[in-house]
Amino acid sequence: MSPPEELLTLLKQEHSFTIASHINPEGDAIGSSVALAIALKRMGKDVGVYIKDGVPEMYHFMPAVEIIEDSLSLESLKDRIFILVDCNEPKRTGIEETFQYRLSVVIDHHETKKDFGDIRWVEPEAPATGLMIYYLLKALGVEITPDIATNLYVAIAVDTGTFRYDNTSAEVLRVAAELIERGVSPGWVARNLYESWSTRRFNLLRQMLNTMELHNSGPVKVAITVITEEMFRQTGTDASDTDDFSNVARMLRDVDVSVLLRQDGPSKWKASMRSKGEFNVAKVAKVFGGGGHRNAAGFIVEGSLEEIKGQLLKRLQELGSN
Ligand SMILES: [Mn+2]
Repeated sequence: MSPPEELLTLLKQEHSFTIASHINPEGDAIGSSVALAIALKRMGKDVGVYIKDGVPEMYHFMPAVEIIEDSLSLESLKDRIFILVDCNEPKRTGIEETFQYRLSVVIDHHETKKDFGDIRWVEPEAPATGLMIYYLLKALGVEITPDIATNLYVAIAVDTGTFRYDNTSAEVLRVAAELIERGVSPGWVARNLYESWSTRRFNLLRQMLNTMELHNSGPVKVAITVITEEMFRQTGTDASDTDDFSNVARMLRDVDVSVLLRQDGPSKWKASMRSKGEFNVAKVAKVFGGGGHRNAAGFIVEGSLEEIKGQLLKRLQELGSN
């Protein structure tokens, strides 16, 4: 996996950059953006990072995340290089308007095909955008400082289920090992990621678990869980507290696909699907206008909860029986 030559040239020659990543950011979006920003700063560049939803509480421990801003002047972009990280179209960052930029770059590992970007570096096989940023920084000759290393490690850890999913390759572990040599403390990262929950967040998980339905009579065994806006109100939480919740039902032996339906408006739902092994949930997401990877995909849909559950189960079983 090596970055395109024209990307290296651009990053060396240009001076002003705005990095942006997707709404509802997780470890890969945050870690990749921040690691790239620190590196560009060390190269003497002017860099900003925009993530519309800011940094969720659970990621506040990551070094240098203060650089992330939740507001953006579109006007200022016209003289800057606009770099999309861990997503491939401006809409995913929450920018709805058209805007001008000097040049645009996409660095992403999502397989959904979009044509945005003057320079596109998309590696659907890459387990995390963080791994791509690692190779990019290596190619640029930037020193991997402890802060950069920790951001890249969190990015890679989160997208591989902390080295448990099928995308955990020898290469991933080799890079992780090097990042540990560069100053990452894996135990400290794991405590911050997995053993530092707020009671509010834990209460939301308890409520979600109570909604779980197991559909295990068809060819594909599906677990569906639901989070409503009412649950957010009752527990004092919001969407940023649901990171990784879609994975919870994967722990059941008799589940091939875990689905979380999260309410995002009176009749609007965000579906997050997680699968084990070969089952490709990205194909199902596409049917509903969404996207993602083989084992992690999602879409947004309007309708009643029961309708959506019914349609989704039907599609999952259809795909499972071919
Ligand atoms: Mn990612």
